[in-house]
Amino acid sequence: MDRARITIFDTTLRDGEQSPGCSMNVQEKMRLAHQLDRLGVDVIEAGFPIASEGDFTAVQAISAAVRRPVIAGLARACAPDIDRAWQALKAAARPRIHVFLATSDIHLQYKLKISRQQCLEQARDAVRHAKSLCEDIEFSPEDATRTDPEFLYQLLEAVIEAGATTLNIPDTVGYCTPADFGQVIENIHQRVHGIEKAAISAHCHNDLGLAVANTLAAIKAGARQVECAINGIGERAGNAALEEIVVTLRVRPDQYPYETGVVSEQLFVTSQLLSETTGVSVQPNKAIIGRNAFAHAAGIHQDGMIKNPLTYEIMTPQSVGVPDSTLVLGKHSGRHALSLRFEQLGYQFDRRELDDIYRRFVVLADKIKNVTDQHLRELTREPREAARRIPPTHVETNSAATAAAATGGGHFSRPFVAENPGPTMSLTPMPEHHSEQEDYLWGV
Ligand SMILES: [Mn+2]
Repeated sequence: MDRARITIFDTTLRDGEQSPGCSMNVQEKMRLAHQLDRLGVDVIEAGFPIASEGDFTAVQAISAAVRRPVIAGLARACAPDIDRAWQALKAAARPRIHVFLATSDIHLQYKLKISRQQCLEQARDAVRHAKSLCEDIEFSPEDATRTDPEFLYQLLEAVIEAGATTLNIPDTVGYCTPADFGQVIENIHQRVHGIEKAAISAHCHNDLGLAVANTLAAIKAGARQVECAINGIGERAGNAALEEIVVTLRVRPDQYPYETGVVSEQLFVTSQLLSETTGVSVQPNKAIIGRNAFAHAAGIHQDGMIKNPLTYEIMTPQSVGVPDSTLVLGKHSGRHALSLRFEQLGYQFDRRELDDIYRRFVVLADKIKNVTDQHLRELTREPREAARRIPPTHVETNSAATAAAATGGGHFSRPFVAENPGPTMSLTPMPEHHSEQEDYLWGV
């Protein structure tokens, strides 16, 4: 088996940290860096050392402490930036200086106010200088996808000659589609002289929601490094999400016969650590690591999942480190899902008991969004009494409780015992004999 190896370059601590609300202090970055090491990424971009004292210190501390991966530091294409980056990186076991310079006419004209010729010379001189300090040099032509292609090839040839070992192609503004971006990479692969001396890298932004798709297109076109961030954090709409790229390669080797060094079982815990650290949570329906990514709420889905998870799951939750598939118990759940959850809680019912408890469960589920384990335990106590104790107006909207329910952790602080005897079975619309078939109706 000879599958090409894809280098996973994680920029959670640099591009990711630049996103609103995601800034981290030195200790927080260190903790994340250790987790990224456990996750098995190849390169950790630890920061932009000249940007602040904090960034410098974080890159320095990570360089000293995290020894397996390559540690990269970002620098603009000028000596003070490069020297500062090297100061922070030089203690690393495997340091990399990442130099960038904008190359599109719009950036040259309005931002940098330099000519193409000046741009080319500056890039070459900067890479030469960096190379005099460090063997491993990455160069990024910022806004590459809006750069005149002929000029881009010329500039890439110049920086390869100056010693760049990785050429990163950023879709800085997130404008490309997969076909576009794949073509950009393909052309570089074909047209740039000396390209075999360097690895091609992709750096995609998610402004059109295409960052991962563009990254995958780049891999197919010959990119062997991808830049990405946990939870897809990054400037504006973010970077390509590391977990989505890695798991796509895992789940679809028929389409993408490539390997990474990522230990996918560490994805969920890494995502959680980042969310806890920044206080920025991921959307519930986020692929791979979102709260609902493995939650099956429809009855027909739940029934299929119990019989064989392959009916609705293309990967196991365990493979990405999610503790277990979550069958969210709500009014669309069937009896099969309910009895399984009860079994997990240590209860077993015969058919009649289950029918009875299921009817009361549906009454409850009609009132509250997610039924937690504690609710279920209440339901088992004094069957008829329990039904009366459910307050008719109780509507569960607390998001923490909802999250706890979705992850199966039944943290429900408020008891739902009400003083007034609420409606009982008399309100339930359920027929006396609840046939097996009805389990399926909920999910259709
Ligand atoms: Mn970026």
